[in-house]
Amino acid sequence: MQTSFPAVVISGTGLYRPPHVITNAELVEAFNRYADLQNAEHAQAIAAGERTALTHSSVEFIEKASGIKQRYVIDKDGVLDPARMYPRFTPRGDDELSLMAEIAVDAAKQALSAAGKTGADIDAVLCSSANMQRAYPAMAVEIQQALGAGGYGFDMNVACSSATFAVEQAFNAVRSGASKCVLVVNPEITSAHLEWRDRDCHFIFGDVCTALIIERAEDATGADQWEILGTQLATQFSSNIRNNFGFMNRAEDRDPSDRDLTFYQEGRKVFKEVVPMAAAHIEAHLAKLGLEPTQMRRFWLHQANLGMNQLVIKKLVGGEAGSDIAPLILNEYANTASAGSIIAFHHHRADLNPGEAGVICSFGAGYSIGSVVVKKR
Ligand code: CO8
Repeated sequence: MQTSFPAVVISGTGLYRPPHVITNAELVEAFNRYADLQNAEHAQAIAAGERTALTHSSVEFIEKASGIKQRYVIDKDGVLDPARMYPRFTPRGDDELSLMAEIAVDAAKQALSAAGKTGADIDAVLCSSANMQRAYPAMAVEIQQALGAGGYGFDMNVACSSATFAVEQAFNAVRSGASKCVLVVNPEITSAHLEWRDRDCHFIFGDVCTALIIERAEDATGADQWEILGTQLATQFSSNIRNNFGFMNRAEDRDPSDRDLTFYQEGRKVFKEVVPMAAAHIEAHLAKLGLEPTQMRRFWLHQANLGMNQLVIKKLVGGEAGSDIAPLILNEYANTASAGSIIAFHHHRADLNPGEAGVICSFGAGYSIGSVVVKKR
């Protein structure tokens, strides 16, 4: 017996954008001051060949290699202080809303308003991002309470694919009838786990939070609804993007400033290995739905590198990745981990007509790839 599922839609999106911008020029100036200070402090060891001198970063390299021009951050002063080089956040008491929940609630309220819903309509909250502020209680449960939502909440982390993987969980929960209206939030405070003191990666990330409302089409009342035609997820283990920070560091007598306890990667290997995987993944997903890449009006791709997205589009449709086919937001936001493809969807969908379809796709650490095919209603 064939079971037919009810139509499920994304009925609202929201975006929290932090108050501070760091341009490439400001970033490079701070990094170069840090490098000079370090080299002066360790001049003897460098002269004795016991230590490698730090080399300057450059705006030209960053823009050519990545396409990133600036990033938003929650705290700018700490990041640009050459004696610190990471953000400064004021600790909050257990009775105060935590920072990660605060930005999630901001994005969630926008998404709820777009969908014509209130917190009370939500019966599941999935907080899904590349890192969590704490181990427990789950961020999602705090967000659920702050919004006055019912049901349940849980956290999940699939690095850069956290958002698309959460969309699949929400899609399945709604179409099975287990949940009526799911909030997916992706608070990405990347500035706190990026290594700003490493010129190979100091330019890559920015802070942001995205939110999505997912519900049955028959319950949706918002003006802008996107039917989810299908989702497809894939993972394949790789250590090429990694962060070894974790609860066992203390038991291992680790120095908290060890290099492998923040983000590190083999960027060039990632570029080469992930591009063909992402293109093949999208093609296979569309084929499963009886669709061709050329029938897609838009690709809201993961925002890590301009060149990566151009190659993915070339493999899929054989042409140039102009802003109409694959809009770029990383020039303004940098890589925002799992939120990137959702920011692209948030900003660049209003011009599509009913019946037109597109693919939201993330790719990154894990490796992980998630695609969501959507059609405007
Ligand atoms: N300024 C000047 N020169 C530099 C700099 C710099 N800032 N950085 C590196 N160089 C030098 C290198 O030392 C190297 O010099 P040499 O040739 O003498 O050895 C030269 O420039 C070329 O370096 P690369 O080969 O590294 O340069 P690439 O052209 O490969 O560009 C990129 C580097 C931009 C990192 C590129 O490889 C890239 O974008 N790769 C894809 C990476 C990617 O997509 N990663 C996904 C990460 S996101 C994710 O999965 C989520 C993780 C969780 C979130 C974490 C939040 C903190």
